[in-house]
Amino acid sequence: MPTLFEKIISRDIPADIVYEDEWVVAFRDINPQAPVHVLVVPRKPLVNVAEAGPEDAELLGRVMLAAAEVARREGVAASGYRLVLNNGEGAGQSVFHLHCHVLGGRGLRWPPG
Ligand code: DGP
Repeated sequence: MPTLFEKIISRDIPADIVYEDEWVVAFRDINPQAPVHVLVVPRKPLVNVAEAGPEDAELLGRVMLAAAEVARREGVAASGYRLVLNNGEGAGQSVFHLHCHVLGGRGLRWPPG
């Protein structure tokens, strides 16, 4: 069964897409935790980083590069932003299709809690 994010990628479910390329689709989170909150999702439905293998090395790099491009386009590159990959239920992962959160536009505390 396709993941929720596969259905967004295939346009079966609507989303506010802000960037896409050969590797990824990036869209606004439905429940934003910051003024800028975008999810960068690889077209390949990898579950999470723990499930990635050496064959996914380029894909993981492309997700990071796309996240930086999204941050530039969203105007938060200069002020700073946070990239988050929740890995597993215990870490807060709720959609089991790898995604990188791009969060910015407000102060972000560390540690995140
Ligand atoms: P995570 O908890 O790391 O697995 O993040 C999943 C995120 O996905 C969460 O912040 C909310 C977002 N999300 C869930 N369903 C939808 C949806 O249908 N559309 C969009 N745009 N985002 C969604």
